Amino acid sequence: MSNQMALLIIDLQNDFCPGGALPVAHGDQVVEPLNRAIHHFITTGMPVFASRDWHPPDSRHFQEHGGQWPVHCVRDTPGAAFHPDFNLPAQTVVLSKGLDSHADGYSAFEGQTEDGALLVTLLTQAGIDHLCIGGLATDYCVKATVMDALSRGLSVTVLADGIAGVNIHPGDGQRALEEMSKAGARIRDVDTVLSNTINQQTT
Ligand code: VGL
Repeated sequence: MSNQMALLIIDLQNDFCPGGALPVAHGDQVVEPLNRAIHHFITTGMPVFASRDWHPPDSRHFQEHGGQWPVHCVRDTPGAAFHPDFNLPAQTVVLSKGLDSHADGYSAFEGQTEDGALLVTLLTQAGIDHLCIGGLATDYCVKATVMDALSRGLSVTVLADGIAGVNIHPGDGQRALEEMSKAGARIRDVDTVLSNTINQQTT
């Protein structure tokens, strides 16, 4: 089997949404379009993957241990849980990343399932050569994942209304989107992707 498309949603977790430890402005507004995408992918038989930041409390990714970020998405805490309105179906493959205290875990390609399977292995086994990617945050984990996917030869569509940026510096999200586009990613709204997707094929 080849020419298969899959949906990959990055880090739609409480800590990246308003009220969380590392909030992305309007991060919760991506939930509704991404839920529509999930519904469509599942009902047309296409796989859905979701990554999550899943750090140990002593992660070097955190400012208090020498890193860049406030403490967020510590494994098994409410902040690390997926947003409560995010409708992940039972068959979703969840990839946890940043598990090691030395790992930033920006890219979902660094993640693994509970059984230790890597994303690239699962994609290869299922003949998936095109990822539609949305989630949080545009300028970090979405960008790192998109760049990894492109460098592995996969086609990538970034869901423009399904992403939001941290924007530590104003415009970071927009610049990240331009970088992804220059590297070969297509940028499309969820509705455009859904209307172009019939029986597992895209145009
Ligand atoms: C992320 C900053 C720090 C992300 C994770 O999910 O994009 N951003 N850790």
